[in-house]
Amino acid sequence: MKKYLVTGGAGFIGANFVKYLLDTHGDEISIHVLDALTYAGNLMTIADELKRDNVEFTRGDILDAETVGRIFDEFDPDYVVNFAAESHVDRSIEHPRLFLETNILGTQNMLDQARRSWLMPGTKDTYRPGKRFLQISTDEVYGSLPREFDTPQPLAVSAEVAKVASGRTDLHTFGKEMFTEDTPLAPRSPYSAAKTGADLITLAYHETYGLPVNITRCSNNYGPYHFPEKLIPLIINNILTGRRLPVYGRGENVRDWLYVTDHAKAIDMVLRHGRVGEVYNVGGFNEAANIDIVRTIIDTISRLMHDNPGYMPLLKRPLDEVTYDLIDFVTDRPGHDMRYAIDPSKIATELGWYPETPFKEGIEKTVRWYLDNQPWMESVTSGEYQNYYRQMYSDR
Ligand code: NAD
Ligand code: TDX
Repeated sequence: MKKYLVTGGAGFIGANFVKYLLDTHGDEISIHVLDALTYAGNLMTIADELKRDNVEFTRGDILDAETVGRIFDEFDPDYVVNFAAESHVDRSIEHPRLFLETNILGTQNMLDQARRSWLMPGTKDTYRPGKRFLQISTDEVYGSLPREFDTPQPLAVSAEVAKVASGRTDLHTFGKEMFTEDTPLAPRSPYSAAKTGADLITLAYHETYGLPVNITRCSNNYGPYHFPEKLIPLIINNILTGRRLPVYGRGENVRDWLYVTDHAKAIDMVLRHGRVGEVYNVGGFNEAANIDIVRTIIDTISRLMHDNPGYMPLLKRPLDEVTYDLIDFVTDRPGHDMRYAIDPSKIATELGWYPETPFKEGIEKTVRWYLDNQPWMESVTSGEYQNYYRQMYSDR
């Protein structure tokens, strides 16, 4: 029975990972979720999972050596998956220090406790078998790519990757260059600089102490339970609640969208089959300009409302107002990265993973999920969570 310690498991990707693990492995695994429940974490997200005998939860900070140390001693995880982080670029521009503390020092504390707990007695760099520390990183550590094409062009991948990804016929790109694992790290925001610091300290623990680590660097995830400060859930929420739709600059920045369950699958494959010490890029083969994402959401909500009048009470504005006229082009994010594009060839060829969910299918599932789960949206946007965030600042 494998034991997973999942930090940040009450947040967006962490919670979807916990759900994926239970759907895939059932009672053959056990999970301990460690989460500080900042504004971005919500126990409602994993309420059903917490009812199970093989899932436990601790509310705590990854920076707290005593709490983390106790979990290692009592639960003795085989796998640590470190999702916990301050994750929103715009907030990092306002509050860089909190990002450095959580994302770098928090990761270092997790690595320290893993090292202490997993070390074979009497040795300095030999660890008990079957242990793995996975640091969840981001494509943003590679910096920004140019956007070279006005419209997306078909993406040519190697024959080996095409064979793995044979279920996908919609691969396309906005430029000739993509991020590989060898692309030099060049973060440009306080958030991505902090995530880069976490990557470097994770690799340093591998080189210096031999700790069995991996890093995954994924592109923009989307799907259920995404906090409505991020583009896709923010646009859905604003349409429903009668607000306007803020698009930074001209909406031309490109992101590579990955359905969150596909990402969860990649993480579990790396834990179980990845080569120790390796970095794996995880991408969606699915670049899109922000303006097109926003238009797709407007079209999808409009169509679903027409087809299912039962959803109409959720809409706090007349349906005929749900048009592109709701878009406001607003002041751009400072230092806004133009384009991210992840090349996932390594994980495809080494581990047989590829992003299975076409965007058309994933975005429809996502919009429907938000329509069907408005109590969740109301809960995560309530004042209680905002207050907790303020508390976090004052506690440190
Ligand atoms: P999120 O903000 O939705 O969730 C973060 C979770 O971590 C929350 O539950 C929060 O309560 C918890 N947390 C924050 N600080 C903590 C602390 N000090 N101690 C314990 N728990 C703490 O983030 P997400 O979108 O789920 O991202 C998860 C990870 O994936 C992050 O490391 C992020 O950098 C990375 N990532 C996210 C994306 C994306 O598109 N969302 C893309 C690439 C990488
Ligand atoms: O209101 C908005 N309007 C807008 O135009 C918001 C919130 C965003 N945007 C733009 C900025 C980006 O180009 O949309 C794009 C996506 O923005 P976010 O959802 O904030 O994501 P991004 O900055 O790309 O970062 C995300 O992907 C990489 C996650 O938040 C990070 O945690 C992850 O590392």
